[in-house]
Amino acid sequence: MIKILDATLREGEQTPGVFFDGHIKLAIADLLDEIGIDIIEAGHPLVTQEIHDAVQQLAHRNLKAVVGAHARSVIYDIDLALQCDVGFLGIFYCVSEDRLNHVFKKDLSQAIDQISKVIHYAREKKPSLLIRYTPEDTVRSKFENVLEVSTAAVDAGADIISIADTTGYMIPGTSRSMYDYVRKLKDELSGRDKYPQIAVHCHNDRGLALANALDAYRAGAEIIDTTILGLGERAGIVDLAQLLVALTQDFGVENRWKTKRLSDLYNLVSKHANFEIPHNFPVMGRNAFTHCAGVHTHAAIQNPVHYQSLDPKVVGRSMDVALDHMSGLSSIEWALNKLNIEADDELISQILNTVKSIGQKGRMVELSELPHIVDWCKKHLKIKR
Ligand code: HCA
Ligand code: CU
Repeated sequence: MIKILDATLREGEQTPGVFFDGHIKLAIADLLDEIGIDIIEAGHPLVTQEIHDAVQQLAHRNLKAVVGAHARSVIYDIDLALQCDVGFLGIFYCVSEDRLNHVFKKDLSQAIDQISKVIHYAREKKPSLLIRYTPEDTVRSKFENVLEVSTAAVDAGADIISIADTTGYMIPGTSRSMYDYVRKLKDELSGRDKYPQIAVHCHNDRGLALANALDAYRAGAEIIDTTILGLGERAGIVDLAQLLVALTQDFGVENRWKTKRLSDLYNLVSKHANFEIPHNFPVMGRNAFTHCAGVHTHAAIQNPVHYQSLDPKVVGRSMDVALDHMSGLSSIEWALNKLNIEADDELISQILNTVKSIGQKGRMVELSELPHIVDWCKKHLKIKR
């Protein structure tokens, strides 16, 4: 059963300028929990006292989701996380040759020693802890290094190995395939009698995070990292709503998530992150289910399927029609119908002309503005007659 780890409160807060107050973190976590997210990565307690306190409060909130902390591979970070009473601990340490030689100035076996000790320590301190080890920048690191360190991490007590595409480097269908990577790591580890859960953390630098995550799913990954709105460093990571939609609507995964609540969750996060949802953002953007050109609205009003591949209800949304210079008669009829306003053909065509001329100024007519236009047009027609 595929699990979702949402990292909005950790990776998402690494979006430049994004900060969530403690009480907002609680509200976000409550909704994530209600939706049915399995693991909530709540933050890295070392970063600020506020993050430490939020992680602790979340861990004490009795959520169904497992609440976790992020930690470097040092005892100090593990102690901080354990002070917060988390049920999940994500430990990261990069084992690429470059990082080992130039940043950590350690060889692989020294690094493995340190990582193993830290994991072992965490396991001893809290036997029930769910421990993930991530060789950061996994996919650009030497595969042998990843394999050795993952084997040692599992031996030391790690439950999960996460494949991090830290820079959004993977491209489906090329030699940099996430599908192939997951398969290969799983095969090599099982050849060594190691069966950790495999997680993937896909960054979106090339716009391929979701495609890579789905590739990983097909290859047997058990946990996928997401954030709300795809927030995160640089171009962020896999968007939660887009992933849940793809899994449940297209990949045949049973919808055990309350996806209808996603709309409220996204509005909450957008508001408090001070991060406007791009209008054309898939699934959750303002325009994602809004039909504009007359030809489109005409067909979509008969049956939305003509121009929608997803039922907006799945994510708590509904179809909409935009009123601007692209509108046709059917767009106006749709809007009037919504407002319970009756109009004859002549009036409808007069309204359409007015809407089109406003649209040409680069502005959309809001539904709330339409009754005023109707009023105007009615008087105008009366004078003409
Ligand atoms: C980071 C990098 C990270 C770590 C992922 C993980 C990545 O911000 O520390 O610990 O599983 O993309 O590699 O987010
Ligand atoms: Cu990341």
